[in-house]
Amino acid sequence: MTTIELVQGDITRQRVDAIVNAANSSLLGGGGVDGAIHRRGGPAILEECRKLRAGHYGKGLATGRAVATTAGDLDARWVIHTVGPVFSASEDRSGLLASCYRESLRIADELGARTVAFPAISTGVYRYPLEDAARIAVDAVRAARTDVEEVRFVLFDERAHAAFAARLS
Ligand code: AR6
Repeated sequence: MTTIELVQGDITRQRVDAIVNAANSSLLGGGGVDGAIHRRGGPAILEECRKLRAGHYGKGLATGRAVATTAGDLDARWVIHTVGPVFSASEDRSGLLASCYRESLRIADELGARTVAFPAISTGVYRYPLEDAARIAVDAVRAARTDVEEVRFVLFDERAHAAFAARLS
């Protein structure tokens, strides 16, 4: 059984086995939660991301997929980078967003992570509507078959927290 916790706050302050990053396919950093994770985690994370790009991920990480690196100076063992879909009003990309959660949990299982913190993937720069994103995230985690014992959604602001709380209850 996986317990789902909701926290309002900064994901870079969480103490968990793995912190999930809402990255982009370049894996080379960006703004939002990605920028915050690299800032607080220090250069070791970017260094490992560069190695991934030089190796298996020469074309970058595809939308809906996930890959792990060290967590650098963060209070975690790993950062799991995943690429959410950019919201589109004309195309249903919910499957790709669900895949981010599923794939991140699959990588967490491979690593042996038991506690995993997720941000609200795609709800910032990628403009996914919060209510839709919360439903997709909560349902994907509930449906996942995983050995992860705790999934902690870390929501940056009150609106995101309320959207996830509404879906959970
Ligand atoms: N802790 C928790 N949540 C946060 C934090 C934080 N420190 N900072 C922001 N959020 P976004 P995306 C929330 O834009 O939409 C980057 O440039 C934020 O309020 O970080 O998936 C990447 O490199 C929002 O609810 O990610 C990509 O290019 C959520 O995290 C692109 O943005 C996601 O917002 C990815 O866009």
